[in-house]
Amino acid sequence: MAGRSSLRAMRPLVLALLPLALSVVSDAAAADPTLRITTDTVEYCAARRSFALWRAGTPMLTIYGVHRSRASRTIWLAYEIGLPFRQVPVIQAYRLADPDAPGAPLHTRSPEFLRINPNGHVPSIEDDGLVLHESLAINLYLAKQYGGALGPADLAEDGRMTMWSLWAATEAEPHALQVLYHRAGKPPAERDPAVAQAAVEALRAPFAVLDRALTGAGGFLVGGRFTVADLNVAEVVRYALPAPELFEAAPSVRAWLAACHQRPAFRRMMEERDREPA
Ligand SMILES: N[C@@H](CCC(=O)N[C@@H](CS)C(=O)NCC(=O)O)C(=O)O
Repeated sequence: MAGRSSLRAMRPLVLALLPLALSVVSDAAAADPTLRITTDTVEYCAARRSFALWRAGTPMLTIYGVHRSRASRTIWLAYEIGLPFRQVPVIQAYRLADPDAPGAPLHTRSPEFLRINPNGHVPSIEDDGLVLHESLAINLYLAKQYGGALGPADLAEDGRMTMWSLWAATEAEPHALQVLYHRAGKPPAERDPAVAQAAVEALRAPFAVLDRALTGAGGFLVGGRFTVADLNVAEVVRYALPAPELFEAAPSVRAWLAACHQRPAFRRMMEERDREPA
């Protein structure tokens, strides 16, 4: 991983020189039939095509999932990176009155989607042949592959970004979802204030941990800059917004989340999300 940061620093130069290098190789392959049959040449030609498609803005990345789902996390990250993508708006089956009705939109139990993700959940991605599930893992992969400074500079940062993402999924998300469902998401008659209150109490300690981490690290979770770790944790903490008392007790969390939500990439994702039918 030590070599990764120096490779990352060379990326602009490599990107500038790559088209030239690849065209030299494939021109040589065209001129010399013996070269054309080597694996190396085939790989170089494939790389050249991928690079040309990428430069032309043709998305190699597909994101499965509507904005009103955890796909929001991946869409936000793609906008942060400036990564083009094709979205397949797979909707949660439970949101449809009759998912089996003829003409029902593509949903998480559709056989076509289950062939992509047998778990029947969104988001999933397909990136140049690689299929991945699990929103936070998807984001860590995209940040490392395409995200520059949004991803880790070394193995220690990689460890911290993974740690915070798993922290979000295990320490915070189950309770934050209960806050969301029982204070805002469910129809009023189905909300249980006791469940919401228990979840708020369960979140007090993780919020205090997050608050201390942000205070001690200058307002970001890893490396003194906005990274995929902030994005992944912020998307989970957002579910707890219907409990303002948690944010009042954690001023650094409140300021950090507000700053995350001011980012143009987040606002773009949210504006699109708000245009989607609820
Ligand atoms: N741990 C998974 C959870 C995925 C998940 O539960 N997604 C929900 C939408 S936010 C879903 O697809 N639900 C569909 C269903 O339960 O039918 C992740 O973070 O990607």
